[in-house]
Amino acid sequence: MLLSDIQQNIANGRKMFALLIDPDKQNEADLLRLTEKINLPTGPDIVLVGGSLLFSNINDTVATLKRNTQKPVVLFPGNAMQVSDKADGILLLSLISGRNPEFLIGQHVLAAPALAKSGIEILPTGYMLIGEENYTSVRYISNTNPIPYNKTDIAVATALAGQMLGLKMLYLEGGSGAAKPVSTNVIESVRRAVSLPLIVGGGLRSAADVETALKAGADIVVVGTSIESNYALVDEIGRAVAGFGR
Ligand code: 1GP
Repeated sequence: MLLSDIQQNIANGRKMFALLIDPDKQNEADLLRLTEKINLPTGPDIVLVGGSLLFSNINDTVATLKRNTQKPVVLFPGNAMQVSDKADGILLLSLISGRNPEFLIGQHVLAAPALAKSGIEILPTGYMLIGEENYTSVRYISNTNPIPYNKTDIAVATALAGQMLGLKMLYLEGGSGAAKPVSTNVIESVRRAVSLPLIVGGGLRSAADVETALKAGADIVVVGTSIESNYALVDEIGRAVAGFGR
């Protein structure tokens, strides 16, 4: 099971690397080239699939990945339409940094019947958007304000509330392609306050960025945008994460 594997890895002091694939950015041939990197020993532990807004059919991307890799394929849905019973699991994201009921519970209600039938593993995840950029897709599409970049106290209180509500993981999101990733101060403070697995992503562009987030206390780092134009980065990031015990 995915969640218990993640918890076990953390208990064993292992950090994890999740590669995010936006189905709109990779055609079938690209995906096949990318799966060669995914299948390397240094490849990601988890493959996430999703986006704020999709023109492509997420099912096709998940099916191609499932045919070509044994790595777990997990949905990272922008909305209730991004459900596929071919995936191994789903980050069921509640956007707890925002105050839009649609992304706190509304989309979940719409997706629940299909998810119940699918039998895929549900990973209830508190999703926290953090940063000051006005133009990230997730900010526009979710119609929510992020937690301001330096308001560590708000991030900590939000993370605590998510843990108290029974969510199983927390995702600190800087926004896809963000100029500045989530600050080390916020990661460290949230890490000290909660015991949940901590996912950090958004604007991580290099092995050095990933190392900074892991050192601050991230358990899982997510990299998407920078790999889209440079598949060799998969290996580089994988080695950096391995350096932390993997
Ligand atoms: C975005 O956290 C993920 O939702 C990954 O961000 O695309 O900036 O790597 P990047």
